[in-house]
Amino acid sequence: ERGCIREDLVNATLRGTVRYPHLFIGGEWVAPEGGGMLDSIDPATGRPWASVAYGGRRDIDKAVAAARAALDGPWGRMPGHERAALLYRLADIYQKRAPELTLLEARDSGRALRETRGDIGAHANWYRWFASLADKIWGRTIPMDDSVHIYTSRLPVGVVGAITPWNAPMLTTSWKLGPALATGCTVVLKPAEQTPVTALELAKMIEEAGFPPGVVNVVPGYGKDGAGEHLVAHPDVDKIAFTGEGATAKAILKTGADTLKRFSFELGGKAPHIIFGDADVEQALNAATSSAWAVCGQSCALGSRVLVERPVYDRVVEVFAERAAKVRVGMPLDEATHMGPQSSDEQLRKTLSYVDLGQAEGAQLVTGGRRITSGALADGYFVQPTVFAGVSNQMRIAREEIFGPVASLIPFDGEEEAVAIANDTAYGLTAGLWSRDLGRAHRVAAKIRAGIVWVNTYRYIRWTTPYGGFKASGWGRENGVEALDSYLETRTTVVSTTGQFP
Ligand code: TXE
Repeated sequence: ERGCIREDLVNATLRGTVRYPHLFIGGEWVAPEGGGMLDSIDPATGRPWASVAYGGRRDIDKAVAAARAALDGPWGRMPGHERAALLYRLADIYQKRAPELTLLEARDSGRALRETRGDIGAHANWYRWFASLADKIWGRTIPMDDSVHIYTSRLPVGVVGAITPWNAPMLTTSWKLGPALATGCTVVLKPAEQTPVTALELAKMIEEAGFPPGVVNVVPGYGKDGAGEHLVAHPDVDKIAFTGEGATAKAILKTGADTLKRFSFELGGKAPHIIFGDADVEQALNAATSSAWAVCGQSCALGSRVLVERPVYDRVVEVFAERAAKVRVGMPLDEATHMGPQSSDEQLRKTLSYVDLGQAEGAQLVTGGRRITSGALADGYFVQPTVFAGVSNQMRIAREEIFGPVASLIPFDGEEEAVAIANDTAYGLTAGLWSRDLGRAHRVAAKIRAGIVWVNTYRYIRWTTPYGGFKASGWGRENGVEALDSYLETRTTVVSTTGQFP
């Protein structure tokens, strides 16, 4: 990896001998009191590659107390431009260390190096964007009449529990940490138990950037009955920012209900990717096929339902099949690899069960669908890129999030049917449509119930573009200026100018 600054870490990562015996709490590296050590499994080999400390209830209590103390201390009084300076410094460190993080995340999550590099290489932009907003958090004056002066102030919501998943650990963390720190909140970060390594490396960067102790605390751990659940139940945590499964979000809501804390959720998707007959079909195919296998299918943004207008349907099926066969499935750290393994044995089994289900439901398995059991990939969680044709939107493979490299190609006739199928889903996160007719593009985009609609492009996500779901895909938005909203409280102050009541 060019540009790496810590050869020792890189070598250890390649050998598979990394060890993280401490949690990061109150600016210190401490051994867990309520947890122990967990093994992080390399999904490419099925064997442990990292040994990582995890926290339990006592560690979460300590981390929340440290976060509260930081909020009540110098951090709580720090002006926005100084928070911005720290975030800019973090961005510079992050950018410098992106090659290391890339390697660690590829190893920990199994995502192909070439894809992970592009993802992690962009995150510094998120920290810089939120740095640029940190001194622009202000309220308004509200005109009424001469007897009162009314103004609003926007205040940090307080201690934030950030709970992140394993599919894109650093991306989902940056999306939470950036707005939390820009608004002046403090954070207890609980990364997924499958991919805890990069969060601890991030903690080192937080330390190096000079954030006051306790502003960010990192406690790896389990979800249910573990650090995640304790964080959600904790009465002194003001908000939970979560990315993960809808069922987990419901459990979190129940656990957190007694404390009436705030929640933001970024959950699943079953995105419609609509290809009209009048589209530039080659471009649409480039987007739709690459999106089908990206992150080994493990992203909520992918167009897992490809809706294709009937005149071009056969051509789309044919090209999907050809390209699926050309995807280079391989070891994540191999530069030639397009697609690595699924992130866990559980995820692999889930994908394979949907392949069986799709066939049982009557969909036509065009290609793929099997675990790769030969050669160097035999021990890892590798699955073939998979294409189903003749899919109806009523089938479970079209309704439920598979989170594997499985494309479902659904035919339709005309605009009205496309919109009806697109919206006939519990989800509403992302959507794409391809058409050369400008009027149609705007007309259809306006009817789609999703948080982001891409027209003649796909997966265009930037720090400036609000991202989040309608319906079962979540609560609130990440990225953009809108991301700040769920980390802020509004206080209205009403001052009488006469001193008379009423
Ligand atoms: O996610 P979970 P899982 C979807 C995807 C995938 C499925 C299952 O369909 O197949 O979810 O993945 C923590 N209290 N997505 O089971 O359980 C957990 O430790 C507090 C979509 O791995 O949601 C981890 O840190 N925390 C998604 C985090 O929640 C709890 C990304 C996510 O785990 C908890 C990932 C509890 N009771 C999966 N239970 C997306 N939107 O991109 C678990 N956790």
